Amino acid sequence: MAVNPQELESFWMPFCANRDFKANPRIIESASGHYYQSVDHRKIYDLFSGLWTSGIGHCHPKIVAAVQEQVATLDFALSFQMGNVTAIKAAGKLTELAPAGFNHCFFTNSGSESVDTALKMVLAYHRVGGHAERTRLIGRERGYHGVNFGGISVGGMSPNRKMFSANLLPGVDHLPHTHNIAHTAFSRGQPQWGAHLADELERIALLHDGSNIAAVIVEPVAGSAGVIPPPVGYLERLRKICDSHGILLIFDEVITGFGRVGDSFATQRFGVMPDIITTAKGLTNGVIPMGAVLVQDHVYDRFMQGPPHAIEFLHGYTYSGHPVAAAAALAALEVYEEEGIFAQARELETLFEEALHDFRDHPKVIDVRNFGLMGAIELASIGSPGERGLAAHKKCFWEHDLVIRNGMDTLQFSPFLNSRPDDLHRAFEHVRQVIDELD
Ligand code: PXG
Ligand code: PLP
Repeated sequence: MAVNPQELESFWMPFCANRDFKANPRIIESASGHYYQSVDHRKIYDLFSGLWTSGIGHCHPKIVAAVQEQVATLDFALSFQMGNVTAIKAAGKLTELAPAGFNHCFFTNSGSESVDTALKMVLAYHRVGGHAERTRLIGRERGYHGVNFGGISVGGMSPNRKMFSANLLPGVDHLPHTHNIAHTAFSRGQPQWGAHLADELERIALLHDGSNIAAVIVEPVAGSAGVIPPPVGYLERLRKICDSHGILLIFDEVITGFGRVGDSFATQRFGVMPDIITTAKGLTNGVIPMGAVLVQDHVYDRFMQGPPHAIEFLHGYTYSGHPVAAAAALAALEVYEEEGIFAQARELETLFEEALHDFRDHPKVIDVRNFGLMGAIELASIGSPGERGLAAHKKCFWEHDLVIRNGMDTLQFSPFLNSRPDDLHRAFEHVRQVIDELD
């Protein structure tokens, strides 16, 4: 189905160079399994699993059927002082998959909403517990926690914050990021260098007094920043310092959740337990927007006091626990289990790591990073920063029928959790040709 220029012009596209895109748009009309089909009828291999969302491929029949059935059975029901069967079942299934001790979840509609929900939770948690002074929030440089005001405040993406500088949340500090080419370039998986950077939390706690800090939020593996795996021992050290000051730890697992790092969550993969886990994306395999905030029992239990008829947490979205989204989540979580998806992802890690690190000697490549099925190839910048990366993305799409993503000049890869090895080999041959041919 062709779109006309006027329709295209109507869509103010998110995180997109609108004028550049609309001059030569890359438009998808359908998808099946591991391929998109473009409006010019090309079959395009998706090496980014949607937007880190669609780990088991597009239009999985079981999820499609569940959504179709749900929308014809119960299209909407409010979740405020009411409930619906599907959302309740999805909550049960999700907490089953979660690490031990995470027996409650709060539904949202996106990663950004999950993050802002978690930030409100930690402030309320301390207040309900008699520690209203614990208000400070700690994020990390280069962190991505979505685009709502809470998320950009604790986030560390300078361009996303720049326009809103004076209106960000007060009382926020940032840990340093852990990416350092001089020390960590071409590390396979977790770099050996950098655990000491967690000690910056100790310095911040000394400055403000740890008793004033509510929570620390980090991505266990930074995604949007261009795949920055945690240095060996780093997350353990953060957890320890949080404990010593009574600070809550939030892992933002919007990308790392649901198999992307070879386990249900990075929390299990690293064996470091946060107090709260934020999720979205893979929760429904990207089929319907939905997020969830998972909390340890001690968090939920603290809220469950006061008069029984009183609302314990004055927060929620119209669409929290939307039945159609919940049907997609329930089906996705079942497929992950039935098809052994997380184990498949783990098995693909070696092949993926080899394919990426084959680029280490390429003259245009200055770093390669990977963890689980998250990977990045950082190109040396030429011209204005980001130009080479966008050129690579376009070349992949137009000349190689391949979707990859670029964050500035870093090429990012998020292969399907159930990728076929031959497809990955072939896709990376195309990536090599593209990099070879770049200016
Ligand atoms: N937290 C993390 C860790 C994320 O990766 C969000 C929160 C926000 O989720 P929503 O659903 O509100 O977008 C994300 C989203 C990229 C890219 O290019 C990554 C995201 C979004 C857009 C682009 O890596 N992650
Ligand atoms: N704005 C107005 C005027 C509303 O009535 C509502 C919800 O009722 C919202 C915003 C919030 O919308 P949502 O619950 O979908 O986040």
